[in-house]
Amino acid sequence: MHVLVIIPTYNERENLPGLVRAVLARDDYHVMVVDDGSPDGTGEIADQLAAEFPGRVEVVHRTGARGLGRSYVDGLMRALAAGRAEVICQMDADWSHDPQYLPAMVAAARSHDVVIGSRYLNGVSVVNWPLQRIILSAFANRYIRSITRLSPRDCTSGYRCWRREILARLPLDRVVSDGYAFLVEMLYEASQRGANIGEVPIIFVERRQGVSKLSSGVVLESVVTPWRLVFRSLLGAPR
Ligand SMILES: Nc1nc2c(ncn2[C@@H]2O[C@H](COP(=O)(O)OP(=O)(O)O)[C@@H](O)[C@H]2O)c(=O)[nH]1
Ligand SMILES: [Mg+2]
Repeated sequence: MHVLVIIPTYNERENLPGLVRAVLARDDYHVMVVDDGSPDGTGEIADQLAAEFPGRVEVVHRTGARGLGRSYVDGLMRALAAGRAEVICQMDADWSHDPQYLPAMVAAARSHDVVIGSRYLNGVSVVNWPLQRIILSAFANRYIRSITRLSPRDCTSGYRCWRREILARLPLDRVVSDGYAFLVEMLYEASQRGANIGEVPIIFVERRQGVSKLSSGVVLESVVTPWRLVFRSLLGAPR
């Protein structure tokens, strides 16, 4: 089965080479790096990897406004247009999403439209987060689930595997949010279209190299987005 793993990057030079090699350890897995013009040269490192693994590593160099949501929209639309991948995964570049979980997630995508690598299936499986960040994330998930009625335990995990058919039905060009809110919006749109959502437990380990790009603006957007999604769906059927 052709599996494509999309990895958005912004200043991940220490993390990317090892991670890409780990993903490519499986023969049918492919990688698309979506780099946002990282000042640290991550884009060039990705190009070197593409040269080293021809046909298996593709690099998208974005210019203009940077953003995690925008990068995913670009990457996903390209992956759909190319038409080869049956399962399209998304994961962070910083090793928080260990590639060892990919086979279980891809296997679960045989019977689910989307599979989430979930931190909150068995209690809280997060390593090296300060207590306040655990509380913030756990609270955010409760908040999102109660407003949107989404069922997954972890609606803000960026580690996911999608069947291409469901992705192709999402209004990717219309998604407006970035950061965590983008992840919630995608899930919400999928569930509005009747997607069968699965979860596989993962242990999320906070990055050891590089820095997080989490900002207070991103957190604020996550507060507003669930309400926006619910009101939008009340105003009109999903297209
Ligand atoms: N292309 C792109 N990638 C980004 C951007 N911001 C963050 N990322 C990537 O998104 C992933 C998660 O970001 P990270 O800073 O680790 O967020 P955190 O895990 O929530 O602290 C990493 O692979 C980052 O390199 C961005 O603006 N553009
Ligand atoms: Mg991270």
